[in-house]
Amino acid sequence: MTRKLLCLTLSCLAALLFAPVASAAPDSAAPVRVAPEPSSVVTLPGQTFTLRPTTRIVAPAGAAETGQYLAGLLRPSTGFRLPVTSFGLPGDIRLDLGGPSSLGDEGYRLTVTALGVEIAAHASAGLYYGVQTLRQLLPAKVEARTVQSGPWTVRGVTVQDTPRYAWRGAMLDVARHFFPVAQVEQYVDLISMYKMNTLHLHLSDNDGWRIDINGWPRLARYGGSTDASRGPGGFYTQDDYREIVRYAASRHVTIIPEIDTPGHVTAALASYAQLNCDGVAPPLLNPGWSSLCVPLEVTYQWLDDVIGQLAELTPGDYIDIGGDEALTTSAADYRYFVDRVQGIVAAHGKKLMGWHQVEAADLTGSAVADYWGTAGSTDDEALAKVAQGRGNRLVLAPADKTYLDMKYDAQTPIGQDWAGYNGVQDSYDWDPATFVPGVAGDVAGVEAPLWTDVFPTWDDVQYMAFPRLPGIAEIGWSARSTHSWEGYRVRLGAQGERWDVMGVKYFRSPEVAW
Ligand code: TNX
Repeated sequence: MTRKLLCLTLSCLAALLFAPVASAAPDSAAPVRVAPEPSSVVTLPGQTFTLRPTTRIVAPAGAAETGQYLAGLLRPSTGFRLPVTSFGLPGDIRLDLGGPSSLGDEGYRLTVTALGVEIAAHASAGLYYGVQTLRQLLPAKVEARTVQSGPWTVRGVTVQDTPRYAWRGAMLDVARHFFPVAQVEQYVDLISMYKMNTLHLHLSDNDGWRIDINGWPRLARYGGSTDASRGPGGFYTQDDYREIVRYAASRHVTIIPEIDTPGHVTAALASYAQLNCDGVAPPLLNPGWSSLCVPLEVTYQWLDDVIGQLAELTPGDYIDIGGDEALTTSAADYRYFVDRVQGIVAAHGKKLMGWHQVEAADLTGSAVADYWGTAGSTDDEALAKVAQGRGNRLVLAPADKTYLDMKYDAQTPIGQDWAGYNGVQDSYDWDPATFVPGVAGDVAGVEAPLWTDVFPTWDDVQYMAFPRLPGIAEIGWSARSTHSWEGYRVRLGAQGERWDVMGVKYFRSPEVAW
């Protein structure tokens, strides 16, 4: 009797696990369409895995957070319980931190067979990226936040994947127009879906100051009270900022705060008269270029408070001091200023990052330069060479490739064109190793900046970032040997139905094979 029962139970289990799913099984001959392209993908013809109501997510202690994250992705659309447990059976999704050290912190191996799914990594960032790849192998409707009908079938595959560059970033300008915490967190989700790991926040500019600084309350309350459209502005409290940092860390994204200096500072100068050489505060939204008052000692006392508080709030290694377009600061003042601020950053235990113009000052070897020059710009390239000579690493954000505020083409209703049009292919078809000749070994990675001078809404941000941002993410992640526009435009096309389900307001560019 007992044996019969057991047998019944086992056969029931076997039926649950291995029953063929007739409809909607992925076509095992079709190419796997994942972005960024993994280092290696081998399909296992004839094998599929199907998520079931009984599937568990097996995650040992160190992997439990990633397990919960995966469960949170899959539960709403599947309606399955997907408990996160420390033991499991065939048919489960297994997260394993015992992967070889050759995978590094961010690499992973994903194996999908009829018997289950395994993601192996050496560190939790790798597990997280393995989850992102698994996510893209599931039907697009898995992105829905309401229960959908399955089947939730994944084709058999083994993926082995490690990144080309360790620095894969986005930048969001929350100074020209302010975006609340929830939207920044949505951006974190979207960039990390494409395996980007850094979000640089442009927290201050002429048009707005967006972070509350203790002891200097007017910076945020007055300096943050409007924006480039003369709208209501806004700012992050320090608790808001902590929440962004916490959320980003849960997605393996490091926040880099930027306070742009010594130019792009009208909002600060307007908030405190004492920061001005003549002691008179300019109006907010004063047109034209601005500069901090380099000879005034209070400039550095104030920056010590600002940088000190940001350093305290920011677990990442870098504080970005801007340094671009200081067009009303003399060259001598500029060098003096950056040298002093470099000391302040170091005194608070951080390393300096800045737009590549900071290389005009006397930087130490730990600084990182954000290169925003355009192709063949000899002045900019000369500064990149200075960076190289000092051992400063370069993050490549060339304006004519990565600037997401440039129009796609002449028809794009919003955006700028000073660096030309950045089509989807333009933003993908370049190589960070050769963009500035002769600096390949000093390139840390890439960044996709999204400036918001000329558009105010969150829909605008999404429209300009998608579908270009995944191309820059891929340039940062995928081996050069995988580079192919023809292949990429098809893999990118597969993201469209996912964005439709997620409600991402992307531009349906005719360049992409949707
Ligand atoms: C140049 S890029 C700037 C920004 C503008 C952007 C607009 C850089 C370091 N400075 O202040 O927002 O162009 O495209």
